[in-house]
Amino acid sequence: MKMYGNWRSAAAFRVRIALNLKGIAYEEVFLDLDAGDQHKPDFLAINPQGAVPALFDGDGPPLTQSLAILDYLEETRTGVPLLPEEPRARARARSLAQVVACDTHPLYVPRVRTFLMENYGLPRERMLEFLRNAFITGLKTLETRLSNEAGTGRFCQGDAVSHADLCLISLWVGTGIFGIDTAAYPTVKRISEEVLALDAVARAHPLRQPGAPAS
Ligand SMILES: N[C@@H](CCC(=O)N[C@@H](CS)C(=O)NCC(=O)O)C(=O)O
Repeated sequence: MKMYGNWRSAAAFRVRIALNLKGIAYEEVFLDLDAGDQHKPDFLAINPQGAVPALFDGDGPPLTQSLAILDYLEETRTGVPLLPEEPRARARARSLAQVVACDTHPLYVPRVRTFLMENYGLPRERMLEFLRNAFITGLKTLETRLSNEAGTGRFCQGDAVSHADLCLISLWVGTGIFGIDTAAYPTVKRISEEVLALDAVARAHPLRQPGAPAS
């Protein structure tokens, strides 16, 4: 498969992990989101939203939206399952995943950060306050749920990795990139460390991708 991504992209990170867990070989074309590669006509012809990831499985059209891609991989490939079988557990794994992918991550993507600074004249530090608030709101929700709900195990849902962990880890790694204090989220930290120890995740880690800074 061929994926358009970026070293820092949380959404591309989720998909790289899923591809690794499913044992699928892929090549990644790295867009420079800071330089605006996502707005160039060639890429807009691939994804009119101007966002990564975009994944080609054979001929086009490409698959976009990381959660839809995870579902597609689950439905079409064997390998490590990405969701539990039992419907309630499955719904909970998806719910935790969506706290990150639908309600947290969209608030701090480059297009939102740029819009706030360029259209509302927000100084960079105020924009970063907005970003930190998005992270903190998501992390608090996850910590409260993961530390109180019976479904939590070694991973977010039981003892097997799922969509929830792929999303959780994409947020957790972002706390390092954006310098978010994580002391108040011990359960999120414990599970993140479990997830980071998986080879499929280590190989997909943003800092191991081309274009990433050394640390
Ligand atoms: N909901 C989408 C988010 C896609 C997205 O916004 N990707 C970011 C990188 S993580 C991007 O390409 N942003 C470009 C921009 O905001 O200009 C998904 O889960 O795939």
